[in-house]
Amino acid sequence: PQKETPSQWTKEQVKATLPERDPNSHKGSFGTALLIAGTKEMPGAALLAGLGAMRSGVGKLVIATEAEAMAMIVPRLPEATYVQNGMQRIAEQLASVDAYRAAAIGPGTEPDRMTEDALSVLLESSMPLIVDAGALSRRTYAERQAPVILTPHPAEFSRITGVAVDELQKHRADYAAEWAEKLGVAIVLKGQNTVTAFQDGEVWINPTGNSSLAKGGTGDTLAGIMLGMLCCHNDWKHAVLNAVHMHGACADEWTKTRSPHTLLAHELAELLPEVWAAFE
Ligand code: B4P
Ligand code: MG
Repeated sequence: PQKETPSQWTKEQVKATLPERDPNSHKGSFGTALLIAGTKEMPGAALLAGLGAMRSGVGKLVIATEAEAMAMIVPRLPEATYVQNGMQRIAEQLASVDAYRAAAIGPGTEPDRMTEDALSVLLESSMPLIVDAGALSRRTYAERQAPVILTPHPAEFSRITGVAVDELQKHRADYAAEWAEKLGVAIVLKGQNTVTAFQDGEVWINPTGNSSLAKGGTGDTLAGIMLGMLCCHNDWKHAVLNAVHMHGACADEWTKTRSPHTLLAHELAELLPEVWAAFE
């Protein structure tokens, strides 16, 4: 049966829930985020997510990626540190995942055995975890203390659920809510008016964003912004909702003066400082 249309997560709610940066804070106050992303064929995804995270309130960022990807990212993001061949090292439990405030896995990675093994290791930890792109497989999630946040686009959501994209798109909020409860995770179903469904039944619609986001790399940027937001918010739900809202608001800032055909994903991270300030 068709349910009620969920409410929008508005600009006023973002303003009321964004954290202030404590004058006494130091980088440790905001924690270290772990980003597992990128392969030598898809290094850009790790860079885009890394830029999103470091622009979004994090204290420190560690990027676990392949050696070849590191060489490309370092010149454009010297602020991060790295675990070389980190996905493999985490999958084989050779690199610890204990010291992080939050993690994201999947941008620019293959949906293969190594990704699945690394995800299993992360799920054993007690930190909030964003699961995107290559890490979005058809699987179940054991109960854990900290949240798991899946960020599929409709094609990925179809892969997870086995439901056809056309059908999912007709009842986006209903399917997101159903699967959030079924899997015991939060589901951020991307696309025009992104739906965020929490496992307790709470569902929100995002009012920002536009067709300039329909371009490769913008999802990677969102995963990074969300990772950073998880580190600086007290309430993880607010971090997820504010990340989606702010990412769309950057695209709306772009189209104030520029064609939606022309946005590059890394430019979202360049717009974010001014867009964020407008909410403060
Ligand atoms: P992938 O190759 O997996 O795409 P990706 O690497 O995940 O791209 P990226 O991370 O940059 O973007 P994402 O979508 O995550 O794509 C595989 C296949 O899936 C492709 O063939 C593609 O056509 C298909 N697919 C993707 N979206 C689909 C859809 N809606 N319906 C049917 N097939 C689809 O993140 C994109 C970001 O931009 C999100 O934040 C999203 O909300 C936003 N966005 C995109 N279009 C928007 C719009 N029109 N309005 C507002 N926001 C929009
Ligand atoms: Mg994506």
